[in-house]
Amino acid sequence: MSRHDTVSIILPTYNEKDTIEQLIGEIAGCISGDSEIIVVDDNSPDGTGKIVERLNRKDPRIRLLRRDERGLTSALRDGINAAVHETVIWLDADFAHPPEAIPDLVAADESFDIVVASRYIPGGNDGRDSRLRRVASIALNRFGQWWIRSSIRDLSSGFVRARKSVLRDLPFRGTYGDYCIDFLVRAERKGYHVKEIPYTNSERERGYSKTTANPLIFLRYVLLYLKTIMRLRKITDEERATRQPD
Ligand SMILES: Nc1nc2c(ncn2[C@@H]2O[C@H](COP(=O)(O)OP(=O)(O)OP(=O)(O)O)[C@@H](O)[C@H]2O)c(=O)[nH]1
Ligand SMILES: [Mg+2]
Repeated sequence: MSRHDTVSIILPTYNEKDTIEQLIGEIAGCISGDSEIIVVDDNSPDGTGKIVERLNRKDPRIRLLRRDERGLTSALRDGINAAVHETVIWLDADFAHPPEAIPDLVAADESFDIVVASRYIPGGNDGRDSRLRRVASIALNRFGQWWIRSSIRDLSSGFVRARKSVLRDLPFRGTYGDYCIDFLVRAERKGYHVKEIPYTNSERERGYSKTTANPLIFLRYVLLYLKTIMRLRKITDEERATRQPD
């Protein structure tokens, strides 16, 4: 059994050649020596995978999982399945999720089943430049939290520490960031201990966005998040209706 501070870091990538090497370097500098970093790359045409292959030849703890399919949720799922250590942390590979926050996630008490890096608790902030994205995110999260009656403020964080046993129990469902809302709400309902710790995210500096590059794709994701929130609320209501009185 590995120590609590020995972690598997999962980085899903699609065309992240401009950030991946620097990001891996920074992450490697803030995790324990026997931890691993798994890059799940969907055969990026920009050669992200080749960069990771080169890094792997120098350091086998930097691993590449190359896939022929596309999809953020399935990439995370495959990365988690390949993880060697019991504590898994996943984050975006574009520096929107700062690697400096990883030690805070690792340091959070071992008794927490899930630790969420959160923009929406005191000390946290959404530092992105785009007002549209900031407003859309906070509106979805506040509405989602109220409508589903969750205690989690950053349901769409995407920067999370969890135990592999929890992830095996609640495999990711969904397509994009909706997996995060679905996973956190199901985990909370099942009684897993979820803790939020503050962090500040930022706008990606290099590479290109897979969500806001096209307003129609952005709208599609907003609707997907809303649909997920609606579905989760419906399940809560059904659970309440079938619950036996004490
Ligand atoms: N493996 C894999 N990774 C993906 C895929 N789509 C997005 N990603 C990665 O998932 C993370 C989040 O994607 P982003 O493009 O940053 O999406 P976003 O955070 O909503 O938008 P921006 O930060 O504005 O670019 C990044 O590390 C991407 O490289 C995919 O289809 N497959
Ligand atoms: Mg991003």
